[in-house]
Order: sequence, then structure tokens, then C-alpha cells
Amino acid sequence: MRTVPRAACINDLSGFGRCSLTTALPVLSVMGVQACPVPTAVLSKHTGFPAFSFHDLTDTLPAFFETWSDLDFDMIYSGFLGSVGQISIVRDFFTRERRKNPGCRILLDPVMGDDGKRYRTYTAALCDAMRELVSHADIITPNITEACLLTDTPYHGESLQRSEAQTLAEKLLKLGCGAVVITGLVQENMIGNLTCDGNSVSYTQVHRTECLFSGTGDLFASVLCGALCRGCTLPDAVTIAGNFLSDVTSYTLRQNTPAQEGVLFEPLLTKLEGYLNAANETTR
Ligand code: PXL
Repeated sequence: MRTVPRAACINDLSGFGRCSLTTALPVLSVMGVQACPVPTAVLSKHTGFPAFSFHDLTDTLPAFFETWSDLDFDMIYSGFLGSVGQISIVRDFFTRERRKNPGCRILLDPVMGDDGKRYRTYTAALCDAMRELVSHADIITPNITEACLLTDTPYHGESLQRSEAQTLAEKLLKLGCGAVVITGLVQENMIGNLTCDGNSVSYTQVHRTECLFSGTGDLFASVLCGALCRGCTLPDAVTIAGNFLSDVTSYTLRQNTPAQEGVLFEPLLTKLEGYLNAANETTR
């Protein structure tokens, strides 16, 4: 293994609102992972704000990846994709990297929507293409909205019974990915994540805050990516990400900031090293 694990981070750069690359880069750096960004679009603010500028970078991606043909990665972490055309470009990158380094793992966060609604830039065609991309991933991290969109399941809110979530996870596995983590399952005052890899299923939960902040899915996937790159098992990585999200959302709630501005993770980033050390102590 490399001294510093290396992850390619395919995601948008949103200037304001704490999501995608502005979350992934600091989180991975503080977790001791070299984060190599591949910007898919540049936005002035994320799409949850009433007004934002959006500059699609699809045309830049083939040359971008071409000049990376001499590099290899321990992990590819893919998030927000800006157009249907990006899906096949990203899929070709996955295939090429896997061929070069069979140990390269692909973490795909199928960023498509939240709270029962598709994000404003997410067309039906993009959702269909995302379903195909899922088949190339080792691990996917959909929220309930995304899990429903990917499996054509009607959405009935965030409160799913564990058995219903497991059925959704099994449908997602049938799309061809290696493991599924369904995030944000609400049960009374708790919020949980269901992890399913076809052989085993685990469920972890933490206390939840009443407020839904934007960008929490990106923070979860970023921490998961960092923990996996640092050698944690998938269940341990899910536990670390869930605990960190719980710390950060309760801290943010006390600061009373607008939900669209996302979670105030910056003052708490230093906690991640402690979580990693604790997980690696118990598995040693
Ligand atoms: O947090 C997911 C996300 C990522 N990127 C962009 C978004 C959103 C959610 O609104 O708008 C641009």
C-alpha cells in the first residue's frame, strides 16, 4: 500500500453551500488521504438555493482523464454528475482503472435527489444512465429517495422498516454493484444506515436532529471513502461516518445556521483521526 492512499474524487465544485468537492477535499485530507479532484461542473451555489450559476464540464473530462493514464488510484469516489454524457466517460475511467489496478475500489454516491424529490439538474435520462453506472460500482451509498429512483420503487417518506430497507437494498444489489449502504433511515428519534453486501446485513443508528441539512450525503460518503482508504472494514467505515454525521448535525443545530448552508463540519474535522484510531485499534 502507498504511504498516503490516493482517491480520485469525481464531483462538482459548488462555491457556496458545503457539498461535493468542498466537503470531500477537506475530509479526505484530514483523514490522511490524497484527494485528487475531477470537477464535473462548477456552480456558484448548490442547486438547493433559489438562484445559482451552472457551468457543465463534460467536454473537459476526456482530456482530463487521458492525462491521468499514468496514474493509479486506491479508490475512485464518484458523486454529482452534471450531464448524461458524463456517465459513459466516467464508466470508461472506472473500467480503465480497474484493469490497471484490480485493487482499485469504486465508491459511487448516486447523487440524484433527496426528500422524495429529484435535484433540479437531474433529468429522467440522467437517472436511467445512473442506474447503469451503479452496476460498475463496488459500493453505493444512496439515500432513500435515490434508492427508490434507482429501483423504480414508490417513495413513501424517510421512515422505512428495516425489512423494507433490506428489500430495497436487495433490489439495488441486483443492479450489479458489490455492496449497498442505504443512508438516512428514520425511526422515531433515531437515524440509521443499512449495509448489505449480499452475504451479510448490518444496521447502525444514532440520534437524529429534527433539521434536514443539505450536503449530509456528501459528508457521509466522503468520510466513508476516507475510512475505507485507511483500511477500515465497510461496517466500521459506516459506523465512523454515522457517528461523525451525528456529531456534526447536533453541533450545527446549536449554531442555528440556515439549513441550505450545510453542516458546520470544519471545527469538528479533527475528531476523525480519533475515530480512525479507535476502529483500527479494535481490528488490530
Ligand atoms: O449534496 C448533493 C449535491 C451535490 N452537488 C450539487 C447539489 C447537491 C444537492 O443539492 O445541488 C450541485
